[in-house]
Amino acid sequence: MRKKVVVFSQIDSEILSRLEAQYTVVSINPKLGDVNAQIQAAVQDADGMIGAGRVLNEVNLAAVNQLKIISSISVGYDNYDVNYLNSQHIWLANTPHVLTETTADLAFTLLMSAARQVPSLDQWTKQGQWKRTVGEAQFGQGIFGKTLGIIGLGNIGAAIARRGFYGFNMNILYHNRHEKIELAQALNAQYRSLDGLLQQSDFVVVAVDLNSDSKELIGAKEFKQMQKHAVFVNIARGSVVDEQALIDVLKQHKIFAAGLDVYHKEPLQVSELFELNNVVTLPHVGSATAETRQQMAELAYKNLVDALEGRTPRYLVNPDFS
Ligand code: 8YV
Repeated sequence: MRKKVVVFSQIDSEILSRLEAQYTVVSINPKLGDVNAQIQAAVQDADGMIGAGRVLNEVNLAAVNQLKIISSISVGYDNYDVNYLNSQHIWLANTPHVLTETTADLAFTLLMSAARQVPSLDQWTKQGQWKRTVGEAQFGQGIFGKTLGIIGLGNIGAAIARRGFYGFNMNILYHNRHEKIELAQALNAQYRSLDGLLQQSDFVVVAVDLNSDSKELIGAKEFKQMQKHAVFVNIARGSVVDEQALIDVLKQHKIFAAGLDVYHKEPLQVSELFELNNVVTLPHVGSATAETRQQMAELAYKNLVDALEGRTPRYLVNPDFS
């Protein structure tokens, strides 16, 4: 009996073809209406799932009988109810490492774009506003040799630190749930309390996983600690930041600018952020290069097939259902 796989988001067509050759594949199609209803129906006799960017929990997975693995095409897994998956002995696999450098590149893209007002000055120039030598209104913030504060020194946070230290001769500070002494020494990074990092950094980059400790970690009180010339970057998850508090400090010019790739609600189609010229807003493109997304899909495919063929996948979030 062919095993059944539910594909719950768009995936690489070549990988979809491979899956269809091996398994019975049901693809969830938002154009057919209620996605959760489609998932609830499809998972009843499913053995595996693959995709990204969708909440999977005890509601839309209530009818599972033989589901063995959910293979996420992402490194973040905050959209999955891991406790429920553990209770049902369902493996959750993810795709770490392959997207680290691409996402760190994007973090620096946002840092530099926000620091030098690239999007707003690009529009200003194209609108014919450049009539004389630029003045203070077009000035940006220097980056070379400045202080970069990284909140979350995981793989992506460390890659961002490397870019700052080796590429821009920056002084690196970090805040993490636990000090990472050896890694910090290699990166010439110094540990700071969250308030200390916010007070001392010229650039603050959020690179934490979203979990119960990091939800709304950065709010009005934290923004108040930042320097008026400081730039704030979030490439983690929108819910790590109180979005309204950020909008307020940007409106009041209490910080210089922000660069964002993630938001409370995604896709983001309407927001006060869109009215501001001191924030760069990107559509969750941290890992969005063809090469990296292909590598993520390949890794997720291998995690899925390993589990369905009786092998232990390499990248499990919950290897022993704990
Ligand atoms: C994913 C990401 O592409 O991997 C993650 O956790 O945030 C991105 O790189 C995105 O989550 C897919 O929806």
